[in-house]
Amino acid sequence: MTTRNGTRVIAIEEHFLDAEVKKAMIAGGAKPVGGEMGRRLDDPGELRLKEMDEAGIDMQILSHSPPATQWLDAAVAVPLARDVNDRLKQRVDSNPKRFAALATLPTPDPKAAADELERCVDKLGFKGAMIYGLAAGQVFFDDKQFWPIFERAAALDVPIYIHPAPPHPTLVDIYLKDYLPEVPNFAGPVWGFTVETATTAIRMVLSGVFDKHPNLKFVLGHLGETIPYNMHRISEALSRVGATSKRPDAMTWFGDVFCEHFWIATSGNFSTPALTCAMVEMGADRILFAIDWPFVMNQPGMDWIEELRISPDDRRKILHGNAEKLFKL
Ligand code: GRE
Ligand code: ZN
Repeated sequence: MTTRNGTRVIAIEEHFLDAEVKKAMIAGGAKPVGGEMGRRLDDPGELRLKEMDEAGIDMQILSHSPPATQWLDAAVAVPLARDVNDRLKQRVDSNPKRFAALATLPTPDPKAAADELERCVDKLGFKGAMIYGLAAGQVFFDDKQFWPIFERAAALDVPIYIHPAPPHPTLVDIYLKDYLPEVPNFAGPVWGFTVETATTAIRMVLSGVFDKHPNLKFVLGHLGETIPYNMHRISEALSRVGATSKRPDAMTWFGDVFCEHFWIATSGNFSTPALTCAMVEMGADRILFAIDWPFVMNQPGMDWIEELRISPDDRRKILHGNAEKLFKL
């Protein structure tokens, strides 16, 4: 285990697909991932551990694959999310040195989602929760109906991971559809995921949710879904006119708020130029290691991070120290 130079490795965006959620997805007409990825998502643990051992990953923070229980009716989502989390707890208990967990939330009922988050943290020892793309595939999560979830996360002092999910059908129609037969991933990791998740992050800052809940913490995968790269552009343009121009330091307002409330992970974005940009904009304290297994394989991520020329201190922070702090591992 651990990297060749002996550093502990915690990967924080590593997925599974619950068998009952899979059934509900199929019943609802969705098509769960198949092939090798599907086999890995369904794996009860043996293959996951084998591949962690081979690559040198000490711990995975487990989360459901998108969109988990978000697209189901509240009456179905609430009890199902509870069962998913109870089964996930069993997975963690089977090997607590190797696994920790993020909760699945029944977001169609925000109050129930907040209660489930609290149950998962207080009773099951989970480290936070993951939400995916648009709530119910329709509404951005900065909408005030979801603030009870964020209020509870802030009170519990746990982060919420904002993960991509398939974009809104209207966006797909206008922006992406003609290329989908040839490039199905255009609506996913190629671009659709990025647009929607970055939009969610910007909307969170604009919403004022951090004024209301100063302890609220979010995580973005994929090295921040392009936000670090666009930090100046977003901040500068926001400062020209409008709401933020009232702030004394309007030119840095967006970046200041973003860097105070967001952490980012390397999932599926094993790019040294992108990491360098993120480190300059956000600092090494805000960056955590992740693979995005099984959508991305462990070894390319480990090869990248091991070859990376980076100070020993920053390497330790990114590979495990920041995760230990943020998730209280
Ligand atoms: C990805 O590549 O980022 C990804 C996920 C979850 C589902 C599908 C997918 O993180 O392609
Ligand atoms: Zn992911």
